[in-house]
Amino acid sequence: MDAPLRSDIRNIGIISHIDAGKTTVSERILYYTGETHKMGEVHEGEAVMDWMPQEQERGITITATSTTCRWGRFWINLIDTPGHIDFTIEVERSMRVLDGAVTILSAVEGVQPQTESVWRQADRYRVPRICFINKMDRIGADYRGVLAGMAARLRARPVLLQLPLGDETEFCGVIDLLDEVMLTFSDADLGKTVERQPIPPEYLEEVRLSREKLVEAAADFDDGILADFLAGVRVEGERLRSAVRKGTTACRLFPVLFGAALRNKGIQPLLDAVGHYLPSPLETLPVRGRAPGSGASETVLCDPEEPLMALAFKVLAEEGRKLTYLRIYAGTLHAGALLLNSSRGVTEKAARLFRMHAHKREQITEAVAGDIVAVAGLRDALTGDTLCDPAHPLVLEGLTIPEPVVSLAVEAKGVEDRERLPPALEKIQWEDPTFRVREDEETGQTILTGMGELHLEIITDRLAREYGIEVKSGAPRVVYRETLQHAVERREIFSQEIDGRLHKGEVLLQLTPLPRQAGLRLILPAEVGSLLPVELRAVLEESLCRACAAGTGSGYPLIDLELRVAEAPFEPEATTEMGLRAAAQRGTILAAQAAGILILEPFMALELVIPEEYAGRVLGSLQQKRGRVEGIESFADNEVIRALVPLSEMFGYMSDLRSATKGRGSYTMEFSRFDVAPEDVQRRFGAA
Ligand SMILES: Nc1nc2c(ncn2[C@@H]2O[C@H](COP(=O)(O)OP(=O)(O)OP(=O)(O)O)[C@@H](O)[C@H]2O)c(=O)[nH]1
Ligand SMILES: [Mg+2]
Repeated sequence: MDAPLRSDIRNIGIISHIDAGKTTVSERILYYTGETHKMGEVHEGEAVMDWMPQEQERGITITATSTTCRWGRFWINLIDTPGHIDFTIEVERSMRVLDGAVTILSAVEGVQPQTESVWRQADRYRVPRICFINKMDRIGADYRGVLAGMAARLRARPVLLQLPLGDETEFCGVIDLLDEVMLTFSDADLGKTVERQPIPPEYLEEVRLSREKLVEAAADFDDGILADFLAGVRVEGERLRSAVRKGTTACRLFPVLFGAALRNKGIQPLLDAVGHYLPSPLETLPVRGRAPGSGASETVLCDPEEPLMALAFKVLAEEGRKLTYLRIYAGTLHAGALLLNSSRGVTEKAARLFRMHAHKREQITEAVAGDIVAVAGLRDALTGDTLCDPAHPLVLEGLTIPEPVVSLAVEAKGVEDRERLPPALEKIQWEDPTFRVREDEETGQTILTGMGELHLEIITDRLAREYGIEVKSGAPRVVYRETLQHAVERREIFSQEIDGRLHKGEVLLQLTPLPRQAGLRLILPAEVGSLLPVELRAVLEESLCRACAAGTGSGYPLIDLELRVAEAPFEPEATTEMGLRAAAQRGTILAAQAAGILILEPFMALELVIPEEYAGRVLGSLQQKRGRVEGIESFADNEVIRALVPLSEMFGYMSDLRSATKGRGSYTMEFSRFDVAPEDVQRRFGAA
C-alpha cells in the first residue's frame, strides 16, 4: 500500500486572525496538490474545508478540518483552523498534535489581535512556523509594516525568503531570494503554471540587499556561511535553505513568503517551504508519557516498531457514532486493533481506519508513528485521551481546555423534543470540550455554557439542523463563581440510623479565602497517624470537591479557597461512606455560608487595534464598561489598547466597535480571571 515515509510527513496547521485567508490558502493547496478538481471559494460558500452548513453560510471557519495531500515526496497532513476566538479550542487541539504551522498575515491589517493569541498558543507547544503574508493584491498592502509588527508585537525574528513583485493590484508574483529567480503564476490556468524567469533589472539592487540580510540570518545557524559572509563569498541557495531550516525548527527564525491566495498567487512556493523548512515527526521534540500507576515518565519514540501510543485530539459525532482523530506518536495502528484508553482505563476497538480528505474518508488498513488518521469504533475516547498498546500503558499529556464563561438557558419547544435534547447535547459535548451542559434545578431549564455568543448560537443552530430540535433560549449571560469573605472553622457530625444500620461521619473543616486565581486547595489530614481507611479518604476528597463544584446556592462553583480537613476521626463499625459523604458536603456548604459568600464574575483580557483618531471614543466607552486600561502602544497609525473588562459588559461589543470606528477597529478577548462582581450582582445572589 502507498504509505508515507516518516521523514516525508509534514503535520501542519494553518493559523491566523479571523479572515486573513487560511481557508482560501487551504483550498488552493488542495487544488494544486490534486486533492480537489475545483477551487472552492469561501465567499461563495463552496470551500471544501468549510464543510459545515454554518461555516458556508457565514463564510467563517468553525471547526478545524484535517486533510491529507501530496506535494512531491511530501505527505502533508494539513489542518485549517478557525480564527474566531470562540473556537480557540480548535487551534489548541491542533497545536497540541502538529509539528509545524503556517501563520497567515494580511498584508493590509498586519499583526491583528488574534494573530497574537494563536502565536502564543504555538509558542506554548513550541511549534515552528513559517509566515505567509497574504492579500498582497489589496489596496493598502504594506509588507514592511507587517514585518515591523511581527518584530514588535510577536517578538519574532522574520526573515524574508522572497520579495513581492508589483504593488497592490499590480502584484503578480514573487522573487525567490535563495535561487534568485522570478516566479509568476499564470492567470490562464488558475495559477497552476509557475513560470520561472530571470529577475527584472530594476529589482536587482533590492534583491542584493535583501539576500544579504537573509545570508546574515542564516549565518547565525551555520559557521561555514558566517565565514563566507564575512569573506564576501557568495552562498548558494541550498546551503541557505538548510541553515534557515535549522533556525526555523528551533523556533528562532520565522521565514516569510508572499502571496494573494484569492488571486492564485504564491501558493506553490509556500508548499515547497512547508517541505523544506518545517520538521518531520522525526525531528520534533520527543514526547513523554506517564505510567498510570507509578507516575514514572518515559520518552516515546516515533518508531513503527515501538508499542502503540496515540492521542485523540478531535471527536466528530456522525449519525450518533464517534469518529476520532488520532495523532500516532509511536508504533503501528492496525484496523481492528484493541487499544487501551489509558486515560479512562477501558479497552476500545479501533474498528476501521481512515485517511481524511476534509469531510471525505479513504479507508486504510494501517498507519504508522508520525501520522494523523481518523478511527471509527472507539466508544469512550474523548479529546485529550491516550490510546495505547494494552501491554504498555502510558498516558500522554492532554490539552489545555480554555474556560467557557458564557451561558444560555434553553428549553425545547416541542414536548417530544424535551427527551431528545439531552442525548443531542451529549453528542455535541463529545466533540467540544469547551461546551458544558447542566440542569438548573430551580427552573428546570437546561443551561448551556460555552466560549461566547457565537459559539452558543452555532450550537443551537446545530440542534435544529442536525437533530431537528428547536429550542427557546434566553439572553446569553456570564457564569459566576463563589468565594469566601472570611476564614471559618466548623465541626460537622452526621449520625443517623438508616435501614437498621448506624451511619456516622465527622469532619472538622477549616476554610480560608485565598487570593484571586488560586483555585481550590484541598488539604486532607496527614496519612500517617490518621485511622481513616484509604477508600474513605478517597470518598472524603471526592465529596469535598463535589461540594465546592456545586457551590452554596448560586449554582456556581466555590473557588479561591483553602479547604483543610483538620480532623476526620474514624470509628470502626460506625463511620461509613454515606455518613462521611453527608458530613463533608453539608459541612462545606454550611461553613462557606457562615464565612460569607462573595460572587466573582469573569474578566476578559481585551486587546483592541484601532486607528488613532477613534482612540478617545473607544477608551471612553471602555471606562463606562468598568474596563481597566492596562497599556496603550502605537504601531504605524494604529493604537493597540490592552484592557481588563468584565465580560458581562461586553455582549454585542462587536457592533458597538464597528460603529464607533466605522468598521476599522478589531479586537480579541480571552478569559483572564474571575474577580469580584459589583454590588447589584452580589445582591441578586443574596451575597455580601
Ligand atoms: N483580496 C484578497 N482577498 C482574499 C485573499 N485571500 C482571502 N481573501 C478573502 O478574504 C475573506 C476571508 O478569507 P478566508 O479564507 O475565509 O479567511 P479565514 O482566515 O479562513 O477566516 P476564518 O476561518 O473565519 O478565520 C474571503 O472573502 C476571501 O475571499 C487575497 O489574497 N486577496
Ligand atoms: Mg477559514
